[in-house]
Amino acid sequence: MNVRERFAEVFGRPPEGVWRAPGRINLIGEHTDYNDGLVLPFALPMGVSVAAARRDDGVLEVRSLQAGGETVRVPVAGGSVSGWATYPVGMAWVLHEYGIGGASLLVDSDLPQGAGLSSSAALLCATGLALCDLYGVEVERPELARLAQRAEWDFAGVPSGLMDPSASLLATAGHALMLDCRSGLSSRVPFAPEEAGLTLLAIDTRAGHTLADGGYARRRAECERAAGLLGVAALRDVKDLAGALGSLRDPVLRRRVQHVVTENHRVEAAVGLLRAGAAAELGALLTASHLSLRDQFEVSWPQADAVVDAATRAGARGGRMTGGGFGGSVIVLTAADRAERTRAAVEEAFAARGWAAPAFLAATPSQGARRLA
Ligand code: GAF
Repeated sequence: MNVRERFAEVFGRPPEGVWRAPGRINLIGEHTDYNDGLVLPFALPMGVSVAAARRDDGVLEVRSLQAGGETVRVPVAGGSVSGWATYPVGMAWVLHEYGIGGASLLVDSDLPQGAGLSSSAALLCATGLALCDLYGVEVERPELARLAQRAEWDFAGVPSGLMDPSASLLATAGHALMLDCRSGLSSRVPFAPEEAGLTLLAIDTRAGHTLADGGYARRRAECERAAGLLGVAALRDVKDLAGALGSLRDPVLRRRVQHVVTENHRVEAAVGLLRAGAAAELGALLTASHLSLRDQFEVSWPQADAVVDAATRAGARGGRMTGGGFGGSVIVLTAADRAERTRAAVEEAFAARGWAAPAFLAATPSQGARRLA
């Protein structure tokens, strides 16, 4: 039974429509978004669907096919909730001042949770699109991405950047999205690995990921502290890396600055290679990004390091953790004819350490958020 049919069963009437927003993989540009920097994500085929219909009593009722449990009901003007429902309720609260009213929402997802593939942003964006469409509220997508970010900050308490909702709302099939997180301007960069004889493997390491446990917020605070000491608005503005490193006494802050500044350069290099039709050369940049996230930004985890190590030994072009870190997923770029060997090497590395087998996901650059029906 699909989400439309389940909606009718749960709420006793048909939905007015179904909206879908995808998860994302960030190709490169990690922990740069909240430093006003550059990111290069693409949308996954997997995502979150929301079947929805208006209510005329100012009540928002939400239910999830995956989370189970009861229907959550709150006034759309704001109510107290916890867990997954924080996201749709937070999005409705933010949109309330734009004129949306009550609604019934049924949420269905085929994105693995906790895999660092941005299931929360997908839920925020699918909800936001549904509510705007239902109430005829016109919000440009870059603005909707900022509203989703606000909902996550204010309701879920996670000080995330602009990348995830932007990827979900603005990405297009066959492309990565180059986003300048200071100006908010974005452009499409062709990225179709299979056409270049390449395979991009996405690997859920099954090491759970959450941004809410403090590590992410601490990194963000360290970056802000470093920018303050360097007298710049954001680490994006550091032009003389050697000079900046020389002037910072705290070794932790030096490492954070080293990562952010070099990662922005890696994004620019990656975009240049993709525009030149040299996707295979991305591999070295991916691995350099991973080493920087492991050693300078210190957000990698043992399973991610093992994937990159096993894959590169098996002859892959390169790989890196993707997303916020502390668990989640890894991407590996390999020649298509080495993909099977690479995959086997990763599986063997996990088995040898007694870890749960990793899951391999389809990582085809796909269409962004849209109305399905
Ligand atoms: C998480 C955040 F939500 C993003 O905004 C971004 O900071 C990312 O971690 C790290 O690049 O996905």
